[in-house]
Formats: sequence, structure tokens, C-alpha cells
Amino acid sequence: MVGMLSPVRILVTSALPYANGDIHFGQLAGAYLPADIYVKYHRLKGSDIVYICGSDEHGVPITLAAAKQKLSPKDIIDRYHNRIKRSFEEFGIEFDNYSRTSLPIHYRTAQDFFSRVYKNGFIKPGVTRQLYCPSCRMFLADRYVEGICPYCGSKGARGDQCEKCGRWIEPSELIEPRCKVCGAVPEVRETRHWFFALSQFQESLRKWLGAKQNWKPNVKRFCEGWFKKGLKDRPITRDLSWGVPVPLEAAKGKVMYVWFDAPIGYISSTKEWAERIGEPDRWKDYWLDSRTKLVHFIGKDNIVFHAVVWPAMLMAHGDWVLPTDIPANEFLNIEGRKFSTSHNRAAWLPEYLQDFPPDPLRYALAVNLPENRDVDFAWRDFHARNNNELADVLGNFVNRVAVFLKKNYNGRVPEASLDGGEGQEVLEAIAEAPGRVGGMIDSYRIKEAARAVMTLPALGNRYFDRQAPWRSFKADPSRCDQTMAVCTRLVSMLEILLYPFLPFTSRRIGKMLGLGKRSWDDAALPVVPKELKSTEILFEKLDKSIIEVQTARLRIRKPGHVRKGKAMISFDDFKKLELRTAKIVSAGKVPGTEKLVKMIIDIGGEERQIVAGIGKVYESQELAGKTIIVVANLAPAKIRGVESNGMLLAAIDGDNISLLTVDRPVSAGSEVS
Ligand code: B3M
Ligand code: ZN
Repeated sequence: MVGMLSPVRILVTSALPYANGDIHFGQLAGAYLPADIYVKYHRLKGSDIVYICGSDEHGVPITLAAAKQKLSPKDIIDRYHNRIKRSFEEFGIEFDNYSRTSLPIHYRTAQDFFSRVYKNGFIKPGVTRQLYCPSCRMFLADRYVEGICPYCGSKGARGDQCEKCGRWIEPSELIEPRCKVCGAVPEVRETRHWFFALSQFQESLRKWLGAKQNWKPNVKRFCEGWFKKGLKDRPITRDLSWGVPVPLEAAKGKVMYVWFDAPIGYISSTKEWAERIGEPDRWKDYWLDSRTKLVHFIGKDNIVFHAVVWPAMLMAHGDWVLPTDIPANEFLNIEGRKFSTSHNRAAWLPEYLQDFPPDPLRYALAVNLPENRDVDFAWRDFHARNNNELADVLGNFVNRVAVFLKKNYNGRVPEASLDGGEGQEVLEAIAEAPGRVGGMIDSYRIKEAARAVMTLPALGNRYFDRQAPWRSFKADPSRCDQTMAVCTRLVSMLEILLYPFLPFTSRRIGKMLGLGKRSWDDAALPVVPKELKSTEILFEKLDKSIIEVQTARLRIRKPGHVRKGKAMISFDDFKKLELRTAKIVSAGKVPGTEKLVKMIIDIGGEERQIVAGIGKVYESQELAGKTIIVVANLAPAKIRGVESNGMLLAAIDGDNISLLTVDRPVSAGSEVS
């Protein structure tokens, strides 16, 4: 809040994205863009702030993706870690460190953490009943199993969490569970696991959370719900071969549950940062000093782990600071429906960046963040924000000021008193904007802050229009001078206030002004350059066609997406089929049917009769003479009493049927393989 004493240091984290796919807009709006805006603001304020993130590279989300793409988990995380890192950079998200949980530094940190909590008596072995898939011959941890949520009854709940109600689920609690790999009904088997004594922290957590007066109501409400049900001890080890090995002799072969090791990644990433900057102990300043403000930016699906489980882990360990704020966001929907990476209904950052510059999306998301409720992202809205707000208001204001100065003042900024006169309203807005906007950002009202900043160029345009410098230039030169000085003053402030939201645009304005490095508080100072270094168009207008093109993309499958198909067959299975080309000699409808066509075909000197259901799409006359592909060794069958000695191949797309034919002439009866 404005006027409040600032903390000694701030440590900001964004949820570690699973390295099993690209980043989509929903994640950006939830955990990355708001954090980046917050951090950029604080850097300009001169705060001691470190922004930490990294890829979450363990757990079933990774091994499932690997199995689907027929790659090793290591291949998957290498591919996506690098893609994710690059696209964050291109989008202007500036972490102080972007780590990954497969690094040795993380293994050490996570294992030390585990050992300490174990030594403190908060991790204990116990026998659990777990789901076991007899056909896959493995325990079905976490997302290897799906079923009906025992809490809210929604279908497709995963074995670790229900997407609908957000609850943390034990696989054995699922109703009608199914193995995610083979679809089989799993059986319940007993196995030994190590449990984290979450139940012992209920009271301390409740007290700690109760004191968080200014936390978002969504986060508090969610935790209250958990306390009401009573916290249960949870198994935090898994029978998987991918993960951080549990550092206990008795638990050989088991790995940590991904949600146990992942948040520890915040610590190991801070350690990695400290090493990288050559001050290996610096991480302690943040994690071991109670004056640190620890802020976790997350999406609402991660609330339980950050606001309940993780603080309990930190309490159980004993040394570290606890989270100060957890500004969790609600969900971003896309074109009226939920983002779903598994159904490939998402808009992806790398694809966006191929088509557009980063700032328009940063802006469209920032002014519409799901801070207090789910919101919708629509390409129509993106298009309008770019054209009507960025180009027509912000871009237009900066451009008309620059062009006017260039044309009439040779690029020099006239000296004029900035006090009083008709620029008063603008000058007052300039004076109070940095404090007001800063206060909003500092209290995580990022959306409000973005909107507040954008009222300034609108104000500038109104002022410019009212003053009509194109008239006063001749008629009243000193008035024109003042108008242009006030407008330049506003542009000079915009460079700074826009920076957290539109860093690329801010830098371009900075190049025009050439004022060098300035702080957030400098924005309120009456600094204008003597002359403009350059003028440029800040935003390109987008053609309306992008709305349709981008919306259509939502329906296109991504590479790596796996079709729901039939069971795998061997090459030997395939070889059993005898596929041959055949020439249709004659064709005619089967009497009394609409669909069935009877054909005489020639498969290389042998004539046969086949029947196919293509009569709604093909006229009998157009069939004769075509060369088609048939399964020649299919056992004869009777269709509506008519004998069929083979089956033709056709592509079926709903009602649209297309016969498979050959690409160049071949003789009838040629082998197809
Ligand atoms: N990887 C979940 C997610 O991507 C998880 C966050 C970890 S934060 C420590 O939604
Ligand atoms: Zn549920």
C-alpha cells in the first residue's frame, strides 16, 4: 500500500510450469504476467527484489507426456524446458533465475529438506491402499488414474486433483477409477509409503492464515474449506522411476511426490541464482530472514499446495520464511470455454509470438486479468484492444506529439512553463499517477493499474484536441509551446509507467526521448528532453481477419497430440491384410436401399462382386471406370442378402465419404502396401 513501510526485501515466485508442453495464455494470465508486472514495478522503485521460477520436471504429468509421445521423460523435459524458457524471454517475462527441478542442486536441496522434516518427526511410514493396474503391472499414482471426484461428483477427476473443485484427491478415493494408460479397472493393493503429518499443522496453519487480513478472499475461503474438513496426513512418496529419490534406506526405489519436491524448487532456484551471480550465500538473505516478503503468484488450481501444504512443509522444516502473500488468480477461459491442454483447447504463447509482437497480448491480458473471477479471452477483444486502444489512443498520442514536434519545431521540445494554464488537469494527473498506480500494483490490483495507466494517453489526446496546436502554432505561439511541453511531459512519464505492462513499447518511447535510466519516482518529476531522437509508429493495426484465423486455430491439433485410436498392432498383423487395386467394371444400387451400391470389380483378371454403403455420396454412373483400393482377403459376407467378396477403402468424415483411389494409372490387381 502507498505510504506503508516497504519490506527489506521481496522474493517473488511464479508457479513452476510442468515441462510437458508449451505455455498457454491461461498460465500467463494466472501466474506469470501479473508477477512480471509486479516485479518490473518494484525494480523501477529500486526495491531489493528477486524473481524466481523454473520448470517443474517431475511427476506423472511428465511421464504421461513421455509415454504418449514415445519419448523418455528426459527428452520431454529438455525439449519443453528450453521452449518454455525461450518463449518467456521473448514475451518479456524477466526472471532473475529460471531453473529446472532436474538439476543436482535441486535434488540436494529437496533431499536435505526431506531428511530434515523426517528427522523432525513429521514424515512417517504407513501402509496405504493404492490402485494397481493389473494389465500395466504398476501402481497408478496421481494422473495415471481418472474417475469421478468423491467431493463434487464431476467426471474425469484425476488421481491427484479434481480440476472442477480443486480438491487434492487420493487415487483410492476416486469413484469408478480407470487406468489412464490402458483403460482397465484397477484393483486395490496395499503398499508402504511415507506420509507427511499435515494433520499436525492444522492449528498453526489456521492461526497463521487467520492473521492474513489482506489476503484475497478466494484464497482464504478455499483454505477455510480445507480446515473444516480437517487436514489429513498424506503420502508423499511414489512408486515411480522418475523423480527425486527418497533419501531413506528403507524407501529405496521410491521417489518423492512431485508436489513435495516442486515448491522446494523455489529454494533451489534461488540458490542457483546466488551461485550464478557469484554470491553463493545470497539466497539465505531471502529465505532465512523473517523480514523477507515472500510472494507466490499462482493460479487457483494451486492454492491448496501453496497456502496449506507448502507452509506446513516450511513449518515442519523450521528454518525458512513463510509466504507473505499468495495472490492467486482465477481462470482465464478462451472464447467462452475452459482452457484444456488435454483437449488442445488453448492459445499457445510460441504460436502467438510467431504472429504478433509481445506487447499487445501483455496489454490485452493485463486489462482483463482473472483477479477476482474467471474471465474470457476472445480474439475479437484482442483485436479491438490492439486497434482501438493501443494504436488509436496510446500510439496515436505519442505519434501525433512526435510528428508535430518534428514538423513544426524541428524535433526540439519547446521550453515553456509547466505551471498553471490549461495543462493543469494533465499536470495534476501526472503528479498523482505514479503513486496511485504504484499502490494498485503493490496491492496486486494489476488490472486496475493497467487500466489507470491507459487513461493517461486518452487524457493527452483530449488535451491535444482541445488545445489544437495546429491552430495556435501561428495564432498564439507561446500557448502552442506550452501545449507541446505538457504533452511531451506526459510522454516522458508514460515511458516509465508503461514499462511494467508494455516493456517493449516503453523502450521504444525511451529511444525517442533519450532520457536514459530513470526510476518509478522520477516519473513524477518534470523531466522532458531537449529534443526527440526519433519518431516511430508504436503499434500496427491488425486486420480483422486475424480474429477468424486465430479462433480457427483453437480447433487444430497440436504436434504431440495423440489421437484417440485403436490398440497398437504389429507389422505381422498388418501383413495379414491383402490390399489390392481394383477397377470398377459396373455399379448399381441394391434395390430397396438408399445407401448400398453393388459393384462388379476387376482385381487383375478376376471379377468379383462387392457391396459398399456409398450410395448417398456417389452416383452409380460415376463409379464405373474408377480404380479403387480393396481388402481382397476379407471373408465373404452378406449385406442385406447380397453377397460381398471384399471391402473397398474410403475416408469417412461424417457424412462426407471419399473413395481411396490411385495417384497415377496402375493395372488392376496391383498390390497395395
Ligand atoms: N507444476 C502445477 C502447474 O503447472 C505445478 C506448479 C508447481 S509450483 C511449485 O499447474
Ligand atoms: Zn471434485
